[in-house]
Amino acid sequence: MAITRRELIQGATVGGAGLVVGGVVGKVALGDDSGGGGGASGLSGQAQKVADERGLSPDDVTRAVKTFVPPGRPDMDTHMLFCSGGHSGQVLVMGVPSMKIMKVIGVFTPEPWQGYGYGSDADVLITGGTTPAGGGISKARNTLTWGDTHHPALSETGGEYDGRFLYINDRANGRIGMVDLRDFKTKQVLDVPNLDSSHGGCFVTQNSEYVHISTMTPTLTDRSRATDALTKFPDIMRGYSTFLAINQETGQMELDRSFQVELPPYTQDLADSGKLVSDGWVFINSYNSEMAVGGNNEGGQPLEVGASQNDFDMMHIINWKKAEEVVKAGKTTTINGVRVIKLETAVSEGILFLAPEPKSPHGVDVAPNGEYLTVSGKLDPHVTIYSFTKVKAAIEAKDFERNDQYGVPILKFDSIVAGRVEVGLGPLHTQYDAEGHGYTSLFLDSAVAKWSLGEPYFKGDAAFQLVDKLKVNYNIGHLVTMEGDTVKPDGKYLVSLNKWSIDRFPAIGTLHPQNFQLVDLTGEKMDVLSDTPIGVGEPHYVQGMKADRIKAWNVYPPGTNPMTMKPDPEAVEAGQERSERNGNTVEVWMSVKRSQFKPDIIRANKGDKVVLHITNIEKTPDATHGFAIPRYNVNISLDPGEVANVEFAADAEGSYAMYCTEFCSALHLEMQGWMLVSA
Ligand code: K7E
Ligand code: CUA
Repeated sequence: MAITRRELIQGATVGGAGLVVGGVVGKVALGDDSGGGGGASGLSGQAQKVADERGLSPDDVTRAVKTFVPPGRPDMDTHMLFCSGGHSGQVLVMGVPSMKIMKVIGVFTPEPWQGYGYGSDADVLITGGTTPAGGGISKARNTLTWGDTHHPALSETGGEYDGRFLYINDRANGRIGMVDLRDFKTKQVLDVPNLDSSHGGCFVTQNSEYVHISTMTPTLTDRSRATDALTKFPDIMRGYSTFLAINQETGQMELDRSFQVELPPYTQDLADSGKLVSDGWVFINSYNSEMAVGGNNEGGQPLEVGASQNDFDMMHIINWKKAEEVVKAGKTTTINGVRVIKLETAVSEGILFLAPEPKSPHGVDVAPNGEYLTVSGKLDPHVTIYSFTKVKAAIEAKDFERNDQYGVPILKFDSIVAGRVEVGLGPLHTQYDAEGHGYTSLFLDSAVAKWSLGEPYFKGDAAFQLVDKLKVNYNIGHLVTMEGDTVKPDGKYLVSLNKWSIDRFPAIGTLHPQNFQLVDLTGEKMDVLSDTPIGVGEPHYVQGMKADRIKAWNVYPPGTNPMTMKPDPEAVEAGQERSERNGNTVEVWMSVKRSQFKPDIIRANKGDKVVLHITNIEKTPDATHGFAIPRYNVNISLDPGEVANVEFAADAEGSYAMYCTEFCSALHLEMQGWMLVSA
């Protein structure tokens, strides 16, 4: 029987799919509580047998049924998580309630599967950011190959996630990345001027006018004064709150439309955007208003001691709408390529205020109605809830306790606090549901506290009360409720992001996975539904969005360069492939499709510059090909329709077998070619 190659390919594909579909899927039938024919759990027949054999309790079965996503039912993952990957430098995308990892997006760190950081146009993103040189940035910063992602921020319209863009900070290097949710790829890494590090200050304003990022450790803007940096700390170090203007078409951050507000060197930490009544304002915590600098080896105190002296640290309250006017009026100083409202100007123009907040705060989280700001002090068992209405009235009435040493007015604690709730030990971060509950992570208690906000949600004695507490696994850091940062939280699920898993998973070495615990919020009591080990980084913050808000492209229009999302001028169609030599440059316009590269032989001389323009001319969704050149560290992934441009020096002679890295067809192994570099 003669089989053509084409039939062979198709046959193999269909046969493969048949095997998968043909697999037997056990049917779980649930009886009602009257126990029609099931066992004690109310399960019927085979399901009961399986539950018994596996030692599952009725509660286990209920939890399994609540989280199970049957094969071929992607719609049952109703929400998507966008997770920081910590110092893996990446972003994870996970489905809820399945808690399955759908994607790892390379942002600050090379990601080999997606060919991110191995020779294509996108390399420029990882190795230093796209900021025009400035800020006295040292050479070493241009060879960065990692970042520390902490706080993802989904773009918003009217205070709701809109599924367009995702921003995330690099805590280590003071950069910010932008992921385009049309193709879930990183499109920009901005090296933010005057930010050497940045932690919790990443969020978008209510209509994504700006994405905000602020310093963590204060910056020495005049880098020549390093010797004095710690002795003259209060004088020469400063914090910066940065408002990066967002291009609404592309999501790109535009530095020339952006500005910074200079801050005292108090070590700014988590921050959040105002919304609805507090739209136009932002709130930033600080945890070292003592300005301790450490020095346990130079006769000083350890930083942790020095930074825990004061009973209160300072929340920074910034009126960004007013700051925008001050910038328009030209009352700025350009420092390292960005317009800065100096501290004196921020004070005199009424842009910056401080509010006392209990010892060493971590999270500040604005409630869905924009009225309440919840602050958690790591060393205080309470959450403190501020009223924005009171904050605004106090600012208008100039009801200040005093000014700090920089002249910044400090509001009176008692005038602006709406309530306090004793929640437990080590409160860190707060999320909300739509009914007016706050959910606060308790790092030391390893628990989640559920408590009530005040009016209009809860009145009288029902307000500011602890209503439930749930034990979670060790050392919860952040937690996330679905759409929990928006004006309309979805509630339903909460995910507890636990730092340690200890004995929760099989021993797989001394570095244990971290643990995402899915919590059901629909019942009266919170309930842990599942454990999910994460072995690809320490997740800090996560945002959870309704899955149907994502409007990702299924396939690129032919000849698209993902960096611009536009046709690439060097794209080819079938028949246009060619090679050209121009002096010492060999330039190749190549097409890839199942199952060949064209041209499939590249000839170069040692010392030539090789420039490749590679177009995947497939139109079928998911028909991805790889392109790798061994020993040259070239590893590209090309989705259908995608164009990649690659440039390298042919500096080692020899014959190199280029090949496709994705098993794309029955003749995938034949998808191969040669690069010959002659002496
Ligand atoms: Cu609490 Cu970086 Cu948001 Cu980690 S941070 S936990
Ligand atoms: Cu293309 Cu394998």
